[in-house]
Amino acid sequence: MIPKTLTLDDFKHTTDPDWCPGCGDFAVLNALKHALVKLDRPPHQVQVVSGIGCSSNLPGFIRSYGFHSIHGRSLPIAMGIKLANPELTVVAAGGDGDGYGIGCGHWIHSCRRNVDFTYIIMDNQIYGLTTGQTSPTSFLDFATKSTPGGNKEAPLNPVGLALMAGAPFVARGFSGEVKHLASLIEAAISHPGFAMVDIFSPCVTYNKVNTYPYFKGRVKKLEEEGHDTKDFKAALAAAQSWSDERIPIGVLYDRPRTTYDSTDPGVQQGPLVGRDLSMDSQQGEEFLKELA
Ligand SMILES: Cc1ncc(C[n+]2csc(CCOP(=O)(O)OP(=O)(O)O)c2C)c(N)n1
Ligand code: SF4
Repeated sequence: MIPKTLTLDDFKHTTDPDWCPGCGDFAVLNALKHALVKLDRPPHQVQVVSGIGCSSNLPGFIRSYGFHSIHGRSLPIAMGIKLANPELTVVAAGGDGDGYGIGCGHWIHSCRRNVDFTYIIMDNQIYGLTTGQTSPTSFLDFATKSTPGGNKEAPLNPVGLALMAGAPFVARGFSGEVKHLASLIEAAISHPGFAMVDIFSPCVTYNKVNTYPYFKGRVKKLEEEGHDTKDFKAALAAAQSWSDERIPIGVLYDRPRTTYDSTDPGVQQGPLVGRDLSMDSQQGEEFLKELA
């Protein structure tokens, strides 16, 4: 039989996205599908996991395995799935509130733990689903529903923090550059280890500051500047660069290192999905005794 070539239609879900017209998340979904087609990963080998938010609704709009979990908790679930079934391509997806706010601890520890999965963050610098409150990446002085007098907290730097926390792959993309974004997601999935892609994905309804035109005039592709993705200091410099003239996008850092998956003794005994986890009656009785 001639092997089937995947197309975008293979990932088309029966449910269409209900995002606001123009939301940046459409481009992210599109780019993810393009990357999976390019990498020839069929839907039954792909697991998408999310938290809660407009962006976190993404698993409901792509034909693959999906897990729409709870706010800020997509990463431990993604990790568990990958460790239990390494054959799956695991992609966690969500927003800046989900990942950098309530889920911040999981994110930082994912960077250092280095389990082999991809994390894409639709960073719109606002809480979209809950109708427009400040997020950890909202600009200083940004007036929102939760900070009508202007945001008094300095935004965090997601790519800089990820680098310092030990993430072996860090990239930044923009929903207004779908082809480029697809290439970043493709590189992230291909990377053997934890790979993070922070994406400027404008919320056209609640963020009137970080808009498509705002980014369009500022983003500059690192690969066009001869950036060395193996150079940690150059990656940090790119992470710290944000001005009216230049906000770098592209792969900031890509340097594989030993993964948790390849060293954890439990995982080395073979994938959990392939093991016989049943108990015979004697084991069952002993187990019940332990609980008594
Ligand atoms: C434990 C918990 N706290 C708060 C909420 C309310 N809540 C739902 S989504 C969200 C933030 C959404 O923002 P973000 O993650 O940036 O996603 P977006 O909607 O912008 O895509 C919040 C605070 C919740 N669902 N669960
Ligand atoms: S509220 Fe914002 S983030 Fe949510 S779907 Fe609409 S444009 Fe997208």
